Amino acid sequence: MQQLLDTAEKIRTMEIRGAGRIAAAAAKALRDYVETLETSSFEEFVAKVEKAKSVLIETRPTAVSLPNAVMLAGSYNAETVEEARSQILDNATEFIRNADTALDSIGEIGAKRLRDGDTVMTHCNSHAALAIIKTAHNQGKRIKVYATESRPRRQGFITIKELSDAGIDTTLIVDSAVRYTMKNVDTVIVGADSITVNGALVNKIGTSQLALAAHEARVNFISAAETYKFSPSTLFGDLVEIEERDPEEVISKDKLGDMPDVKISNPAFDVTPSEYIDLIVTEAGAFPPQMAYVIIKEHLGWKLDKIG
Ligand code: RUB
Repeated sequence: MQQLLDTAEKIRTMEIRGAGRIAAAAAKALRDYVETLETSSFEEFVAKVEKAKSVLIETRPTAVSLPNAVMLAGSYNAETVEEARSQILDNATEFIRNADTALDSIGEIGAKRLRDGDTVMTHCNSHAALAIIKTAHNQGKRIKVYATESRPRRQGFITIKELSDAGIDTTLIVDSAVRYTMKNVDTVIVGADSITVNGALVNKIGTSQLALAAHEARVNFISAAETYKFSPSTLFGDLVEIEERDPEEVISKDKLGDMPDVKISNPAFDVTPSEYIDLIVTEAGAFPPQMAYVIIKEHLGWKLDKIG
């Protein structure tokens, strides 16, 4: 259990972050836990596995990739410990493999939407969005990228490192320069933490500002999202919870100094309505956001309908 608790803590503190990485780490932690779980009682096995699943799911509330990964990796239909163990090991291994190949497919499909000489804007740090940009670059297209800083955690610094390591022409901007810069951009590409049944995109705080500015400037707005980033529970009326993080990420108590009455709000994600999204690139194809229901139905099935 200690290893699983360590992974949970790394997800909570964002040492492991990004919806895709969180999903893969959770599936691996569950697989390793189940592999070494010692019990001959099926009831005890079920209780412990379900507890482990909740520990992982409760680490961060917004990215649906986390409960989807845990449910897909940890699903079993068995009556003995060994049967259930082997099903979970197979399902978790398959989830991790599929998640990896999904990124390659998203890169291939999404790169078709980028032309030689295009300028892209991206936000935060999304491996799925970067897969598209890097694939287009590797195909020989000359792509320029504006990457936002993404306050308060500055995941944009991870993005510019990845892009410059790949040899891509990269410019860092502060978040408030998004609208000013949009006139130079052909396509915005961002990732996804959750996509709801009505095609709304939940992603890093500030994403909806990129979408608004892109809409105003008639710039394409694309989200790169594996199918496991779609939220089945939104089909049953659930709302996606927006994570509110520690105010210390915005400004330390020391710096606040003699203003102890000032309140700090630190929402980590926002919601972009489907009208502002031109395309969602998944490993199963590029869809308009209005097709979210079909993706949930065909790729996630109904077995996930109990995710809260
Ligand atoms: C990361 C973020 C990313 C998505 C998609 O937020 O909003 O855009 O998770 O990333 P945080 P990926 O840093 O708070 O986890 O495409 O890598 O899954």
